[in-house]
Amino acid sequence: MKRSLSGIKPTGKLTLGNYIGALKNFKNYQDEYENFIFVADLHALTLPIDSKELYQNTKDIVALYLACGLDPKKTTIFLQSDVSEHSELNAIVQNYLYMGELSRMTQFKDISSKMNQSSIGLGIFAYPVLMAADILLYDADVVPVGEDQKQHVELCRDLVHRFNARYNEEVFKMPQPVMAKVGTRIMSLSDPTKKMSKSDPKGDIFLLEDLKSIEKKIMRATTDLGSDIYYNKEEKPGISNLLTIYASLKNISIEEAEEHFKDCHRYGDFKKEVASVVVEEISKIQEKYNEIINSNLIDEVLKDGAIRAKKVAKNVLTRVQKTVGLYGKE
Ligand code: AQP
Repeated sequence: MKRSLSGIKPTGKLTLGNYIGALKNFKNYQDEYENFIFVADLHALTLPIDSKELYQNTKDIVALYLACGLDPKKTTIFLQSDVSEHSELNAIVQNYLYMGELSRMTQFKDISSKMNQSSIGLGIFAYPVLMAADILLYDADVVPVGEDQKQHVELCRDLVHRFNARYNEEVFKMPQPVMAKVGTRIMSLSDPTKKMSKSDPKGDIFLLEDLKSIEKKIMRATTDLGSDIYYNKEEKPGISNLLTIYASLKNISIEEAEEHFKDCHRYGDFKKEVASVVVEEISKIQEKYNEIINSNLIDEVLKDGAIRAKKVAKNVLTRVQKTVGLYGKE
């Protein structure tokens, strides 16, 4: 069975973008692949974060993984920081990626352009190195991601080429990024030219938000000139974003969503229908989350997940250590 690996970093409250671009698909992969899903808590430290907030975000993500349908029998759910092999492999693979290529990563350029140049942490610069270690440590065949993370998986693929060529054998498995058919980049509701992002929550819908507030946000979402409902990101970024959200949650194509709304010429009616679909989906998730968040399930799942993940990670790390010539790694 092929293996799939993905994760989310606990930098904030999970958004509808995280759900549509990542979480919703994680569940779909668990029948098709041997599924490894983690919380990228070490990655969350790459930008300043309050320790209590990080702790709560981490717990919430695990509860949301379960609430969104990840089955711990089928999916290994774990914390990145519980498997020390991530950091150990990171120390090796960092020598096979170059500063030039890391500085060209879009995410790094976006984040660093908003920061004081003299206080950009090494962690944010080296983010794709740790992400490559995360992926390679599990011999992942596929890596489900939203559009913004695809570039990092491509860089990981470059690393695999370079590393395997250097040692003249297939030490690392070549991972493939996979994206949902619809909704790889959900935009902010207040500014549909910007990505919905948990660390920049303007115009976000949160998975744990009050349902009335979600409805209000959708009804007030920035829309475009005219009154027709069709998909065109340049002419109608707001409407296109809402159509994408609708199509993804209804599991239909954008064309099917356009067809559904072809006789609707009032944005208010359109938004009402989108809001009802979003609220219905999120209310189901919240119901399950509330059952899970104060139970022992989270700790049990993480304990078992760490054991299962470590078993795979240890084998791969040993293989790599031997390849590069670290003494005594038999
Ligand atoms: N708006 C989005 N639309 C579709 N997919 C999205 N993802 C994030 N935002 C959207 C996908 O969710 C997963 C979470 O990845 P991450 O937590 O490692 O970080 P990210 O990609 O940087 O997500 P955020 O929410 O924007 O986090 P911050 O604000 O901390 O940087 C990924 O698969 C991502 O593509």
